[in-house]
Amino acid sequence: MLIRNVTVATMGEGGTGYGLRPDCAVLIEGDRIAQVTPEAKLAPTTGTDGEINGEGRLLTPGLIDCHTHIVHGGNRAREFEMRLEGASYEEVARAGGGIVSTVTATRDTPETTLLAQALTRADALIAEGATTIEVKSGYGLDIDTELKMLRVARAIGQERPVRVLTSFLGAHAVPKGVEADAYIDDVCIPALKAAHAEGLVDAVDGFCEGIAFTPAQIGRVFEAAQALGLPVKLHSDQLSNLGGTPLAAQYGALSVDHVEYSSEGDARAMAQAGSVAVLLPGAFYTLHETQKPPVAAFRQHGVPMAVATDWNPGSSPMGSILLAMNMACTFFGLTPAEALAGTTCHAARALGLQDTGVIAPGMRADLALWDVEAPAELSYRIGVNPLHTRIFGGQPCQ
Ligand code: DI6
Ligand code: FE
Repeated sequence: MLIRNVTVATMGEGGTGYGLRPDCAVLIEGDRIAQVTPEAKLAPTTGTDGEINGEGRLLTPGLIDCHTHIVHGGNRAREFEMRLEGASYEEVARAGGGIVSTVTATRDTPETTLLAQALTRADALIAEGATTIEVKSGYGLDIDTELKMLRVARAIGQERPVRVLTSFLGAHAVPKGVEADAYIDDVCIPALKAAHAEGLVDAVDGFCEGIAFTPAQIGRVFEAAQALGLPVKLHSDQLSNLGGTPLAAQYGALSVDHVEYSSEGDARAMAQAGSVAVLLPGAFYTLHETQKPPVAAFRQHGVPMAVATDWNPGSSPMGSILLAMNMACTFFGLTPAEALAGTTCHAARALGLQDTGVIAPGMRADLALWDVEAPAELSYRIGVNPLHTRIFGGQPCQ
């Protein structure tokens, strides 16, 4: 297949720019990109079968939402009202709301219903050009429900033309009436082993926070992950700095996520470990957070920054990756080029993927064709979706 007459944002310059190539054509063979060539060099006979005329539109890598919780039961609109009346996120959590209330709803929701609801969320991301979505467990907090969530996450990738990567997030919250250390040893680690045995886990995540787990407890989960040969990532420094980030770095984390309260030392540790900083402006916005992630330190130390929705029913009920890019620019001062790198090449790296996120020969033909003149338009508008065509594995499909 041939996509003609496009401006290509290759994103192949290590996240420093768009890698723009105007007036190009992209040749696709099977599910891979074979060639990116200037239109002028194309023989007039090349490609007739399944040719797309881009008519000057912008072609980018398919977007990657590298941090979501789109498998969950129920919603937390009541909690939204409580916070508007003055309660903080932590107060709601301590009063038995928060993550633990979604746990009850997720346990009570049948697997087929969970999948149907998750598919509508996946569809919203796909409609914005997403070709890869990460999905976490963590609203089960018992072995059966954690496995149920991960099976649903895997099923999304079977039901829809999208690639799904799963993260086991058993260490997300302490279930009611249970002691945190006992939960880690008796439920979380056995659930991880069971899920891994069924091939349901691509990476292991945790929530290191006052309302969740200490670095020592997360460290035990990471030990178990390492023993299984699984990469780790961590929700760290979202509401406070407990030292989760150096711990994640010590285990060579693929990514450290949220990072509002991270220090320059944390940024240095991430740089040394090669960890990506995943910025989640939807949670920053929802929680009225004022502490911003240390973007200048990330730039200075060469920490790649990804941008994701964190789509979850509590702290980030946000179903738009384009809005996450807009917010990353407006709230955190990312350039639109950094925001697009954050949902393409750097998001791929946050998931440990080397075959997507960049337009180059040999990469997967997961692409998005946009009705825009300049790539900054993807971050600039609010609530506007300029997607023209999404291409997944070499196939045009919306
Ligand atoms: N941090 C988050 O932003 C989500 N999980 C986490 O560890 C919030 C999850 C929720 O509020 O339901
Ligand atoms: Fe999250």
